[in-house]
Amino acid sequence: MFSDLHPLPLDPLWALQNAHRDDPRPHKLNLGIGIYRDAHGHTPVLNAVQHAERSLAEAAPSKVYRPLSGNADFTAAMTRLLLGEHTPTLDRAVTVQTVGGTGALRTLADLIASAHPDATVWTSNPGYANHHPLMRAAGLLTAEYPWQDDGTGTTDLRPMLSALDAAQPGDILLVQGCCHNPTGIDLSQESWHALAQHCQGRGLIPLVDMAYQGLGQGLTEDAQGLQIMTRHLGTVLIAASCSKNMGLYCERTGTATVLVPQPSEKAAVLSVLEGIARRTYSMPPEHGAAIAAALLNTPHPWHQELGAMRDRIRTVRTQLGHALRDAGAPHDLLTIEHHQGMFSLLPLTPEQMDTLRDHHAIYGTREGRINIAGIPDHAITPLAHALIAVYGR
Ligand code: PLP
Ligand code: TYF
Repeated sequence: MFSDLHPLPLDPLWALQNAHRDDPRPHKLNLGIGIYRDAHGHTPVLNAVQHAERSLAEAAPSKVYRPLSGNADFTAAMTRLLLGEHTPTLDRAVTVQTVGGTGALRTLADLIASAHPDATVWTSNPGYANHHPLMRAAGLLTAEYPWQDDGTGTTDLRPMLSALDAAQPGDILLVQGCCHNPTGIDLSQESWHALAQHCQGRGLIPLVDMAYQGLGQGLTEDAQGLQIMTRHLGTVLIAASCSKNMGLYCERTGTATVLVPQPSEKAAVLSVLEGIARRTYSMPPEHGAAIAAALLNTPHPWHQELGAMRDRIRTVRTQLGHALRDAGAPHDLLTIEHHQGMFSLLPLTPEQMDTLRDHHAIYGTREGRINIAGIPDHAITPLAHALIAVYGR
C-alpha cells in the first residue's frame, strides 16, 4: 500500500531547528521558529499558567467527555477578547474551541468548503508558510496578494487592492490581524477601514488570523483592525491562537469564530462546526482551554506577564535598531524598527541568509525572517554587526 510513497521534505522551520541543534558553535543564535524567549533565551511557562494548572490539579474536575464545541467559559471569554466587551457583534458570533490556531484555520477552511466550495482563499505574499497548505487541504483554491511596506512601516494597500480586483464575490480574504508573520508589517487603521469597505463593495469575506494578539501594541490595540471588520461587515471569520500570547504552544489551544449577519443563522453554523470537529477529532483537548479560561477570567496576572513579553520584544527591537545605526547600517536594515510583533523580514537574499548561518552561526529562515523575540540581550550587538557584514553598508 505504501510502496509508492516517498518521504516529503522536512518542514523548513524544523530543518532549521535541527541544523541549529547540531551546530557545535557556542555563540549560535536560533532566530528561526516563532517562539518567545526571555533575555536569557528561555521560554518558561507563565506564572499565571502554573497557578491555573495547580488550581486545576487540586480541583481535579472529572475528565469525562466535553462538548464538541469545547470549553464554554473559554470560548465565551475569547469571543469578548476578540470582538470587544459590550458590543452588539457578540450576539452575532459563534465560537468553537480548536486545536490551536492551526486547527482554527483548518476548521474554518472546512466550513468554507461546506458552504462555498468554489471560493478562492486570498492570502498575503509573503505570508504565513502554512496558509496555502491548510486551505488546499480542505479542497479550496488559493491565490495571493502582495504584502509590502509603504515606506512608513505599514502595509501598502494599493498593490494589495489591485491584486484583489481579480477576486470574485464570495472569495475569502485571509488577512493577519496583527504582528504579520513573516514581515512584521501591519495595516494602518485607515487601511483596515478601506479594506473593510473593499470587502463590502466586492462581496469578499474576511478571515482574520489572530495568532499574536497582545504582542504588538496591546491586547485591545491589536484587535482594532479586526473590530473594524466585525463592526462593518455581516460575515467575518476569525482564527485565534493562545500559543504565543499565553505561551501555551504545545497545549494546542485556539478558537474559530464565525460572525453571521443575523443571529438566526448561528444554530446552523454551530452545528456544521461541531460536525467538522466530530469527524476530525471528536472534541478538542480540555487542559489548555481550562488554563486559558482561568487567565482570561482573572486577567490581571496574565496581562502583566504578557505586557512584559511585549515590552521585551519592543526593547530588543529598539536596541537592535540603535546597534545597527551605531554601526552605520543602511536604511533598508533600519526598517525593522517600525515592525510589529515577533518577526521581521530582512531584505537579505536566501544566499545571504545562508552566509549569516555559515559564517556567523545565526539561524533565520531563508526568506529572511528573524524572530526578534528570540534574541537574547547579549546577542543584540553581535547580530547588528553580522547583519551589516553580510548585507553591506
Ligand atoms: N497563524 C499564524 C500567522 C501563525 O504565525 C501561527 C503560528 O506561528 C499560527 C497561525 C498557528 O498557531 P498555532 O501554533 O496556535 O497552531
Ligand atoms: O511560523 C512559525 O514559526 C510557527 C511555528 O510545524 C511552527 O508556525 C512551525 C512549524 C510547525 C509548527 C509550528
